Amino acid sequence: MTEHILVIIKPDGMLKGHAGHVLARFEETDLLLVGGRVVKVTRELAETHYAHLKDKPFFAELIRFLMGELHNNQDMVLALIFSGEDAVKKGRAIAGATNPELAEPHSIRGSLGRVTTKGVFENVIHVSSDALEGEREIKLWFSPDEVAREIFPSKLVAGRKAWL
Ligand code: IDP
Ligand code: MG
Repeated sequence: MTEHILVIIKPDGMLKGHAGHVLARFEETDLLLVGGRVVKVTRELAETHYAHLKDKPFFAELIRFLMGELHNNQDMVLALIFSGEDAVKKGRAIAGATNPELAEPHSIRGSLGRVTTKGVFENVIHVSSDALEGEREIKLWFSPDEVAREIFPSKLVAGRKAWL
């Protein structure tokens, strides 16, 4: 089934210059890049993105991590949308397990991520966990005009496209 996923090069990946490598790994697949933008991560965006984790003990540090507060205030991330057959499975395989110490060594998280002494998973990229999450996340990070393919329906509101 065709799926759409959000991939984010997180602040550690941006600061260390891994965006090009991540893009190259995705280009080796048959997934289609249909959107990309550099986004300044506000607290509101970070907290909405990770809303389902708000009760976790690591939530506060996770939000600081995504806002770049652990990486020289690198608050700009690269957000990408990839579409294609089994995009979730393919994207998650490239990313590797959530914990970089447990991730397959050749995956992005396994090769480039680390766990800090404070227990923060600096895991370089975000990849949507399933198709529904992919849709929610893409609609949070992108407006319809910023996506080069009509992947989800939209409507005109006051002359501008909005997600349905
Ligand atoms: P995922 O990114 O592999 O989908 P999620 O469970 O959705 O993993 O968690 C979102 C993010 O929260 C992870 O990428 C990681 O940055 C952070 N995280 C998840 N579990 C832990 C943990 O046990 N300790 C520290 N950070 C965690
Ligand atoms: Mg997840």
